[in-house]
Amino acid sequence: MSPDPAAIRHDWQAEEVAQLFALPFNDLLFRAQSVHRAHFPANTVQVSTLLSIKTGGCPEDCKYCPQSVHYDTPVAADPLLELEAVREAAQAARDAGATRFCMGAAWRSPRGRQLQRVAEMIREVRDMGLETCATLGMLDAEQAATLREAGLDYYNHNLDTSEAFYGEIITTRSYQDRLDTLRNVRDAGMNVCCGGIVGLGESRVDRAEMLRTLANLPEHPESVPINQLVQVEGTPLAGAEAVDPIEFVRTLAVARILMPASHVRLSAGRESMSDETQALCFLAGANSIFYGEKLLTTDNPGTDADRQLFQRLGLVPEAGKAAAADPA
Ligand code: SAM
Ligand code: DTB
Ligand code: SF4
Repeated sequence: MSPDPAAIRHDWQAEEVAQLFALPFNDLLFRAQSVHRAHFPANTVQVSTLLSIKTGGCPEDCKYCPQSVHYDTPVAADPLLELEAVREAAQAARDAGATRFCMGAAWRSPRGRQLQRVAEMIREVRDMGLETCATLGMLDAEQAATLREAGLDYYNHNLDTSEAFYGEIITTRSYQDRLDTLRNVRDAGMNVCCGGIVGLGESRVDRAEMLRTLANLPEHPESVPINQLVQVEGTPLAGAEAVDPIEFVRTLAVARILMPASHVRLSAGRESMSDETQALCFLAGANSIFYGEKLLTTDNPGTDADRQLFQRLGLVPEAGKAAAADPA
């Protein structure tokens, strides 16, 4: 009997992943869609909204990022938002139909008082019945436990690319630092949201190795964001060669096959994608998006455009925990 193609595995070999990437496109999408249907309803997409709670002025040197102090970009540095502003944004996101609210801060890692303030924000958002997510940079075990206690459901921390290519993109923290944070998040009992970026100038092998690293973690991240680079003027990667959309779709399909029960998020980059490309991304097994006019500092499709897209494709938003608790 041949092995179940939708089985959860943690022993993917480089050669196997290379073979998936090299499949004829129709075969790859058929396999990804079959795996998808073995674990998820076919037409349901999870919807999160992002808010930048602390914008710009970041000491890290990530070459793609408009929030790094190392580059002269249109993004100015702002202080941490007040609780009231976060409450308002979360309410608006919930009213628009988001079920998860993700708070992002341009930090290398949070400091004591900052963490306490974010913990207050998390309590507030959780009490509105939204799922909570945060992305605040590196966390030690104690910080992760504090966030979990405040009610944080998901922590986003990306590998971004393969270990081999990583040094071309970020020099101020190591790949191992990232893996350590992921372990601390997991040990604190939170869901892990971890993925990367396509379009940094990496090779297909780098894309494959990044996905293989994620899939061979002791547990798969519950959420796997695949971002297409949003090129921002002033960053070193502005002007980089754009990725072929078919290669982007292949990357999502391989993520789906390697991590069959994880939500794969069609993340940054939708603003510059056609409806047709996005439709292929959903066919490849993407079942989560960011919803709302802005990502952190860059534009995302408007909510009207996304409602139309969902209608065009017959997609429905996934119910959140508030709906699960209150079926009325
Ligand atoms: N500062 C924290 C960190 O890096 O861990 C949290 C926020 S950071 C903006 C979160 C993620 O957004 C990055 O890891 C990267 O994958 C993604 N990102 C940042 N700038 C991007 C861009 N221009 N295009 C696509 N993705 C981007
Ligand atoms: C993720 O993987 N992508 C989101 C979220 N996690 C935090 C961020 C995308 C940021 C795109 C550039 C910007 O808007 O600043
Ligand atoms: Fe800072 Fe995060 Fe941007 Fe890197 S990706 S420069 S850590 S905000």
